[in-house]
Amino acid sequence: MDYKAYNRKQNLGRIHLKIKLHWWLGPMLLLLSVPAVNGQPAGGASGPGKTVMSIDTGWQFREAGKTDWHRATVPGCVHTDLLANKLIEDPFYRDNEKKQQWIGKTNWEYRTTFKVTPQIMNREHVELVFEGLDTYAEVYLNDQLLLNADNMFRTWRVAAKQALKAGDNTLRILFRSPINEILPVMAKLKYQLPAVNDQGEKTSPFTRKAPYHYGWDWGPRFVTSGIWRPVALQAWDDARINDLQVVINKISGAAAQLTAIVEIEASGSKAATVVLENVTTKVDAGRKEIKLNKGTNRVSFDFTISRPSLWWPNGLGAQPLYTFRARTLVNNKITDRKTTRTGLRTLELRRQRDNAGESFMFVINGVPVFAKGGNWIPSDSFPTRITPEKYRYMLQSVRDSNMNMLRVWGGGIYEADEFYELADELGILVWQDFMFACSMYPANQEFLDNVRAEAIDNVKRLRNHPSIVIWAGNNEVETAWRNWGWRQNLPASVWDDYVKIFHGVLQEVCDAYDPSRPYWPSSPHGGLEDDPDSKRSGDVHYWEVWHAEKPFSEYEKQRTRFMSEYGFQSFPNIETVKYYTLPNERDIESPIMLAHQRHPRGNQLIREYMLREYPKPKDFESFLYMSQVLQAEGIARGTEHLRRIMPHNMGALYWQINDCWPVASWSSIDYFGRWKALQYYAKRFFNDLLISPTVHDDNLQIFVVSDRVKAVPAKIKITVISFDGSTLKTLERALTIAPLTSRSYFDSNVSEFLEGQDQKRVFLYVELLVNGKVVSSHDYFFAPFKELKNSKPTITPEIIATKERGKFRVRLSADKFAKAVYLAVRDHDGFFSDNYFNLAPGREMVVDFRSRAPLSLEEFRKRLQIRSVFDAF
Ligand code: BMA
Repeated sequence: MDYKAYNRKQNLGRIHLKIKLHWWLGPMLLLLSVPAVNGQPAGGASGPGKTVMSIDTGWQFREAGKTDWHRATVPGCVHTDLLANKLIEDPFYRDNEKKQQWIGKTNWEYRTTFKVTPQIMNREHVELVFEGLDTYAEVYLNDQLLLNADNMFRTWRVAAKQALKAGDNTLRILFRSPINEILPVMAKLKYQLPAVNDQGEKTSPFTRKAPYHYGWDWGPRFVTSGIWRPVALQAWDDARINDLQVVINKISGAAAQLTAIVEIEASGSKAATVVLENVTTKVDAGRKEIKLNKGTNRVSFDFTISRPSLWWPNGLGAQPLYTFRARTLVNNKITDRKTTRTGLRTLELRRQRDNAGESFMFVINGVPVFAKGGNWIPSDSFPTRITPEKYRYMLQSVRDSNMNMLRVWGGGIYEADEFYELADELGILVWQDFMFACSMYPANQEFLDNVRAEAIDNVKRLRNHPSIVIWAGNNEVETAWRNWGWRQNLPASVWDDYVKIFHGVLQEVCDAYDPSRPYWPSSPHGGLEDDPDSKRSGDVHYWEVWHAEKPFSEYEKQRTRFMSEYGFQSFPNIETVKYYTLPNERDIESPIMLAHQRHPRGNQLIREYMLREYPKPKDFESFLYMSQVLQAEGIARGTEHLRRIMPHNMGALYWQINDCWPVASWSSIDYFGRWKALQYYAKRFFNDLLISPTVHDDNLQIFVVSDRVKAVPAKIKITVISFDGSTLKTLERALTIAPLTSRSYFDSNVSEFLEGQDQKRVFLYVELLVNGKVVSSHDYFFAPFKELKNSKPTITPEIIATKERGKFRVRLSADKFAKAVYLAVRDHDGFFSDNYFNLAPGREMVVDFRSRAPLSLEEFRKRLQIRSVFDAF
């Protein structure tokens, strides 16, 4: 599908970055909160065994070659350090991004001093461990070069003793510009490797650094440098535990059979004891007397857990987790310990031949799981700003919206441990891409070795997480090669290089280090057929809605097996727009608004789709609001179809959940965590029991989709309501909702059912009731909104105080149909339990508001704004 390549090509010429050297760019707009430093005094943490001393204080940085040093935060990066020192303005404000491109073309130096005690010096091994250096880093300890790093995604461990001394030590790291590093490499090549989203010199394919740092069609270009994950000094004797892996061999109701593998690094041959504890059940899982050899040793323990508590994805059950701890002892003294946590579940990616091709479904503990969720990008351009609280808020939002899967997309980062720990706790399955996207890559031996080491580091780090259910090689590289015009313009050897990485190295690493999960070379990939975009097998990214301007109704023609991407853009809320604009820039075509809209045809497409359905919104704020309603309706339409055709299709992951800065994008939650309309709609269209009406060829069908494993007695209520507010017809039907099924429970010819009513004056309202309670409801219009003969409803709110401080309740009703009712509290942040909902006459809606800052009932009453679609024109 060349339209996408075309879009992206257009994107390339759009941004010309001027490189200026600015040290002082005026007042900083975003106040950075400096993370708490928990450095330990040198040598102070020497408990039994290994001593770990984090090196996270006293850091300074400067532009290489300059004299002045400034305070730095580690982990962190140069942009956030410049910002904290007021040396640059907030990169996200207005078009500051353009003025800050010099940073990526500059070399930076970081340094700190730390004290080392004689006791540490007496240990057998003293190592420096860097969990993340971004990216081309020369590490000097007391001016001795210890390490030359070249991959942001690897952990670097180096012996440091020979350069270390008791007393003060200086650690200095020089980061060479990742852009300048590659320019001479590229100059020697006869062709350019495509990198459609790299908004600069296209150096990104050559560097193992987060692809989105170079810009994307929703992201700014901040090619940052820095120490982005913790640094520590580790001192140990005899034996150190490198890794603790827990493998599930078999699970039955009676017992789970597991193997734990402890990987031990030893100084020499020594007798040792290895103990494995099940911390959760408080039982020792094993103890072994062994002889260690110099180098890497592996000790495994087979053990069982009787009556295991199974781990389930969100919606299907609980998420019990088991913690295990291994320790090594030499001469009866503990030399090291390591803890890990996992969940007990079975996993199968069921790919079974059928009449239509081949299925693609995840089966957990024997239950086929319809994957409901979206694509995840890094939640900040500067990943060290993603706090554990932000991760928790975002993943809790995902869970609260009835989702059960996120795809960690290949253009970002392998997320921090917290992300996967939360996914485990909240039952969010993770589709994990390796970090390659929308580019072709080199495959010389050095690059392949680097990729192999990166893959081993990350697979080993993440493989105990029950949430992860698949490894995928890359995002859209296969489809780009075949369908975006690349293969016609590049030598065939570029494809050979692709095969080496995505069918060679990554496949081999997954087979060797994690055979428990499937490896999928690319997303999308065809499976049965040699066509990455095949709808008969494998996963699909469907982009003809949006990129090819096809109507939303096209979604309903896609009979895919697993949709891992589809999406539509919207603008963020006005409060978010206020953050990056001045009042006179609040026009979607203003240069500043365009700086925060990275898709060249984004505004045009939103406008075009909107005018197909709606009249022109009356002002800027109404346009922002309507863009969200439009996005939510479009994605709802696509998603409900994907659920209705289950089990033929077993996944709906829309593009995209989150943003890395404030921007117009496909996201459903904006950079500041504000839910867009789509997030609220998602909560409804992903509900485990869904009522979904659809009309084809004048034939109305009402589907009920169930993700529950048990049959549910229920009732459907079908009402025909006139836009003047009167109820014309009501019909009720009792049914038993079949488990894990989608089925139509009502079938009728539309004209007959409406008994001659004017289809533009009435609408259908359907409700699904379980135990007398509405669990899912849906409106259905027989014409585009702009053609309907409707009139403005009066919405009556009743504001109720609650016992909880900062929590208010609003009960709403309307005399006529109110669509996408939106509540906001002017100039105040907080969270509404529901929003952008429909209000049918005679129904009531109760929503709670939780304020983020103190707010009186009086103030709440004064600031509360309520609008619906009818107010937008
Ligand atoms: C998908 C993603 C991203 C991109 C999005 C919107 O292909 O994988 O590369 O941001 O489409 O164009």
